[in-house]
Amino acid sequence: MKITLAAYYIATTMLICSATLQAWADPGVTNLAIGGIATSTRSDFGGTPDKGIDGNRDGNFGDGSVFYENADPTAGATSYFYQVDLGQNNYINRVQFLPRTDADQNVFGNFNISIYPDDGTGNPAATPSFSQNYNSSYFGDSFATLDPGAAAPGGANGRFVSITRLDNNYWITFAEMEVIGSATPLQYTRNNDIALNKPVTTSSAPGFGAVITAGNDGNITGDFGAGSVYHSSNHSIGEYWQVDLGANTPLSYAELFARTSVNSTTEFKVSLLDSSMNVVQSVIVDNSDVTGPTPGYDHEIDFNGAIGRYIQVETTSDSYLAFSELEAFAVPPNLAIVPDGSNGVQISWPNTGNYTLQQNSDLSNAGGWTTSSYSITTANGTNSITITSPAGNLFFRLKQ
Ligand SMILES: [Ca+2]
Ligand SMILES: [Ca+2]
Repeated sequence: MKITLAAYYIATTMLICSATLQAWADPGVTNLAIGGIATSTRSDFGGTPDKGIDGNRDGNFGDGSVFYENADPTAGATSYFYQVDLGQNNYINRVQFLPRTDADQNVFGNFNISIYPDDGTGNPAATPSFSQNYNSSYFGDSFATLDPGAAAPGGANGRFVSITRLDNNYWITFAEMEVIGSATPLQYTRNNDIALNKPVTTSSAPGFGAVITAGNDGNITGDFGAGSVYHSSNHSIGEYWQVDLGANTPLSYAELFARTSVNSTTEFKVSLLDSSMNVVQSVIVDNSDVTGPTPGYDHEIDFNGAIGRYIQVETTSDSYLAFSELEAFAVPPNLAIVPDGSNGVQISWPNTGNYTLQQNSDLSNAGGWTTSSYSITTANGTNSITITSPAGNLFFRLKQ
């Protein structure tokens, strides 16, 4: 759930000879399943497929927003599946399930999640762009994965997203299946999560079997039993977890994923601190009860380019600190333009983040961006190109 609207940049473009800076807003990452068409092997007790993608996370079956297909133990029966047609190919970062909450029923068995591109005729292609099997313990009380986004920079491309039982047909039920992504390639995935595996300090040792690396190990699964949830050993106001990004960094946003099986932290304070430990920005994140009508799980904290080195997550009441993951994403570097003193210009940018320089002679042609043809010189941590005797307009941007 978003805390503020995202306003981060995906690219920076400079108009040669005018020094006009133009930025493109991020195209937006949303739950693509809303508005899609869901189908399943069967449905029972009124738990029709559309209820799994209606945008309502309420897991109480009686509230009318839970998908349910009952057991069919007949030998040789068709494997249970649930599939969402997104209507067109999209770029997918993660698939996440919000559990049924009035009964302890999810998917107790091995299963597969696959993403299929459109085959050109409106049907799933023969070869999935993502396919992975999971055992029953992976589902826990909810399920989530970053794998599609991590395996394919820009996100896994596909139109059809499916979950299929592999071993038996006891049942499939959940409140919501969310497919998080965008119609355009993703700027931010686990590939450029700058909090991933960075050093962490905490106010007390991790407890109850949790490990200190769990909060930024790249696994967003919120089920404590899966071993990737951070949990403090003490409970207090101001119980904290803090990651060191290594240097002051302009930040776009952070994404905080909560624990999902038991809601041991109902409110977080997320702070950005600079290298001198001064608080640059701080926001309160309300994490609604996972068993209530509006369960919290994923929370976006927009930093709007604020510069900091440490991100701290802490409790605001006398409670344990528990969450599954904190991701952080840097603002792409700006392009700088200076005359070179001999009827030419030099364009430069920091040599970080594996960005590709693209160019386009006509901004009205969105498909006109190509990898820049100018040779790049790298010195002292800075990349640059030099254009002699420029004529007309030429636009540049950095793309990751
Ligand atoms: Ca629902
Ligand atoms: Ca984790």
